[in-house]
Amino acid sequence: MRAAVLQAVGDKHLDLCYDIEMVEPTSHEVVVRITHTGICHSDVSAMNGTIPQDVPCVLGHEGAGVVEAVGSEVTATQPGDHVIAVWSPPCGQCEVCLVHQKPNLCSAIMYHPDRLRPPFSQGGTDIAAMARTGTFTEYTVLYEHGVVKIDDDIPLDIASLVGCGVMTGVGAAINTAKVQPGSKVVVFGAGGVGVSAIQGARIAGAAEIVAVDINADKFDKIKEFGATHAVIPEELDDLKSELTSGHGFDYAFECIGIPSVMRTAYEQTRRGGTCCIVGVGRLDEFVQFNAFELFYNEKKLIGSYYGGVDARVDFHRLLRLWRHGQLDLEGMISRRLTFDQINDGIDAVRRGEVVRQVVEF
Ligand code: PAD
Ligand code: ZN
Repeated sequence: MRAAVLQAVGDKHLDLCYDIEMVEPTSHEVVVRITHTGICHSDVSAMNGTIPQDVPCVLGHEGAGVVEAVGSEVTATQPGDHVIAVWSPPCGQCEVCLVHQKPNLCSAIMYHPDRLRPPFSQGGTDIAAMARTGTFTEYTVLYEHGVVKIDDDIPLDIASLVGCGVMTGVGAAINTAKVQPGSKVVVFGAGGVGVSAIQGARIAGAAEIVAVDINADKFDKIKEFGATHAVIPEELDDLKSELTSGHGFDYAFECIGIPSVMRTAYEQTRRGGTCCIVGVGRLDEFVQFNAFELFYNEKKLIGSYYGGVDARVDFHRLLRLWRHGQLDLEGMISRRLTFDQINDGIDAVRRGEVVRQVVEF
């Protein structure tokens, strides 16, 4: 089958392979025919070493498709079901899921022995799957908790986006930061995740939503998703003065993954406000805070992992918002690509040109 493989960290392009094989599913696994996958910046970050990644590896973690086969003990899904892949699925039974009530942080399935074996191979060489998901492929094998069944009438292209970028951004606003009605919000980075944070803030009832991006060509488009203002970084201080009397924003979301922007997001947050870090930076890069300001400003500095998702609940919530016209998913698809165009898509992400691109198999 076809799959896009990262052969070595640092490679600029993926190896488009046509002879990839998949392991047999265990009794608790599900084979999914991937029909659509989004390209997330995290895929590019796995390529350049920002996100640690075993290689060779089938990238992609934002996908949807149709269940092809299920293991003998799988009960929640059956062949023919339309599903979204979940790159960090909850087991639903552990202390993290039940006591901490943080199903997005459950690692029981992520590190389940079934999922630790490489799901793909090529000519006898094992091939890993990004986030144990691997959606840049025609078929993948997922643990049963790693799929969420959706209604058959939901188009699978927009469903794929819910699997990562949309859930992450909307969830950061409504689950993690819990944006309040009438608040003032700034979002750094208007890619798929940032645009979703903008939409999440709009859904939560924010009064002002400022998008900050280096790519001004995107600004008209970004406003269609609910940003009330869009500026380049150099213009932000003036706008902050105008909109907040210089106090800063109630909520700031960093949706890029750059330490200096994380620091700026903290500075743009008002005293007592919430600075939410969504972007993923490198393990060896650091953000500095002086030992006085953390107490003095009483800002809440919070990370958001997968938008605080409980995939079993939140994917359906987002799709209901979409059904009723409150979450624009179609508009987020900047380009549709074939398998052979995946590397063009990766280059477009690097240039910051797109909101989201969907690869159709
Ligand atoms: P993207 O590449 O589609 O969008 C990034 C945007 O940032 C682009 O519009 C760029 O033009 C813009 N940008 C770049 N540099 C700057 C700068 N210095 N100042 C202002 N704007 C800038 O990325 P994405 O939306 O797919 O992902 C964004 C981040 O979110 C990325 O770090 C990704 O790894 C991370 C992510 N986190 C989670 C999570 O669970 N927290 C999930 C998915 C993605
Ligand atoms: Zn992602």
